[in-house]
Amino acid sequence: MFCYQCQETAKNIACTKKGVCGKTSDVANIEDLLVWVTKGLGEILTRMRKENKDIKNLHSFVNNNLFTTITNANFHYEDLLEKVKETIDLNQKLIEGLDDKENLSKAALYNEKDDDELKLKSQIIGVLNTLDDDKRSLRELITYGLKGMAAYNRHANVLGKFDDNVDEFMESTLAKLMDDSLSVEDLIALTLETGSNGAAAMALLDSANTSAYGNPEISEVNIGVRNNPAILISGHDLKDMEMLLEQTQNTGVDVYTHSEMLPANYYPAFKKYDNFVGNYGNAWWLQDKEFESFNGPILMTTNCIIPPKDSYKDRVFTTGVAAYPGMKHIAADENGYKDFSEIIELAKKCESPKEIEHGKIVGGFAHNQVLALADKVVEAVKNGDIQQFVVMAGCDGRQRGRNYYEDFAKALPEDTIILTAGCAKYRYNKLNLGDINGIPRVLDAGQCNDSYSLVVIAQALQKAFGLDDINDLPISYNIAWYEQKAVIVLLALLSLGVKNIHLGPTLPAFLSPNVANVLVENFGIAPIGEVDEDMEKFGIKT
Ligand code: FSO
Ligand code: SF4
Repeated sequence: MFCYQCQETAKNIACTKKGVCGKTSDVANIEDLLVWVTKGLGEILTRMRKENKDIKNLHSFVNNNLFTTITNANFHYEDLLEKVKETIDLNQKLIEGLDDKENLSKAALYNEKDDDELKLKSQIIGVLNTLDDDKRSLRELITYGLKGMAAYNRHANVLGKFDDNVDEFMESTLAKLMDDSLSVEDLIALTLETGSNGAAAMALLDSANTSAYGNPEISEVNIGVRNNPAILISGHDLKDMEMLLEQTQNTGVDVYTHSEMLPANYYPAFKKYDNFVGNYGNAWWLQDKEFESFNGPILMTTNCIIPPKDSYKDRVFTTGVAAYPGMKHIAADENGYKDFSEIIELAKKCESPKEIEHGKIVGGFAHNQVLALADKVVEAVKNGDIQQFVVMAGCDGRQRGRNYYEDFAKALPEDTIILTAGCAKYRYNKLNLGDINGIPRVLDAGQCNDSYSLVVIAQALQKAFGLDDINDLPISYNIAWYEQKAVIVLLALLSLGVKNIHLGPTLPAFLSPNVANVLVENFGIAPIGEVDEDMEKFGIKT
């Protein structure tokens, strides 16, 4: 195995024996094989599109395959092997219907059915097949961006929203990743295009979420517990959230969110459920403690599973692209409906959650809510009450270096506001940082995909202040990354012209020195350093 797709990769070089995430080498290898045959599928779909063939029901294979290989989503070898076989079968069937069958790639033509042969192949397919350092770096950067985009695209699709340009881009780009004639310059251009399509995917998801569930609004979220049996739901899939709330009505079972599902508390459509209590716990990496004390069943709707302890393993269920050996998986029926009755019945037999904290946190500052406060915000900036905004979006994680983000938030002067999205917020959303003229100093827009909201807010402020360049706003970007959704958020920000982003806790291992230089020279990307020095670099007066 050779995997360096996430921030926690071993020694910030690569995981080569076993993943720091807990992934075995077999799983890492079969994921590489799945990505490879999906590149073949991308090529075939691109050709079918040219030949005006109907492909509208086939995009979901691309999204699911890429999404399932995101860090901490799927640890299940047999499940991944099944997906490889399904994709190979699909590729062969689709090739039969092509008018032009000439010069297809090896990935598209690959037609192996034997499990042992597939395993052998999975050991020789992967990142290191690209020998040139810079091309490999860019190909992987784009691949990880596509994985993040696939996640957002899939969430939007589940809610009935599609953007054909995004699908077309993803599929044609998968094919281009196998094209040896593309130069480093071509791949740099493709990286930026990946970013702009990522922004489109996030906009699509924003419209899917808000049209289905309303605009997030200022909300107080209970972080304590009640005395009823309960289910904890984690991950990012709001459709799963809706189905779970519907099915738990009048059963005596409460529902709490964990980690990235916290923003579900901000949507008007979910507030009508009186068994929806609030949020339990913190970011994904603390789940081994928090799932234990929760006592009830847990539903993982997307990534960010960590290898479970025996004490709660039997209570964890997966759905969607998430899978883990030994955990029960709830699949959707042909209409997308998921039957959660088994989880509800189990909840009834469990003790109610043990309280680990109590009180409230405030969130719900997606673009619509912040823009409703725009006059207040603009006035506070003009009269000097707000010195600067700092975008501290992204992910949280286990590494000790991430204490930096808590320290940074604490050290920020009282006339600054943190704009956040993603699970990075758990480093400072319970610090009680106060408010400025009634505007909370931590404005949480939602999940990592809601970083899109932060861009909409920045663009609106740019207009309000009559500025030509988004970088002239008093906004700094100090972003934490962990997995591949953060990669597409970063590329989207770059494509929108945002400069001088600080990225931490470490720069991605998959950036070769030359590619890292391109990002430094053209976009001012910088690693994080010491809190005081970084504060100065951002021009924040303390
Ligand atoms: Fe966090 Fe995990 Fe949203 Fe990621 S829960 S780390 S960027 O999957 O998705 O922010
Ligand atoms: Fe290592 Fe991250 Fe890959 Fe897991 S996802 S194997 S931790 S680089």
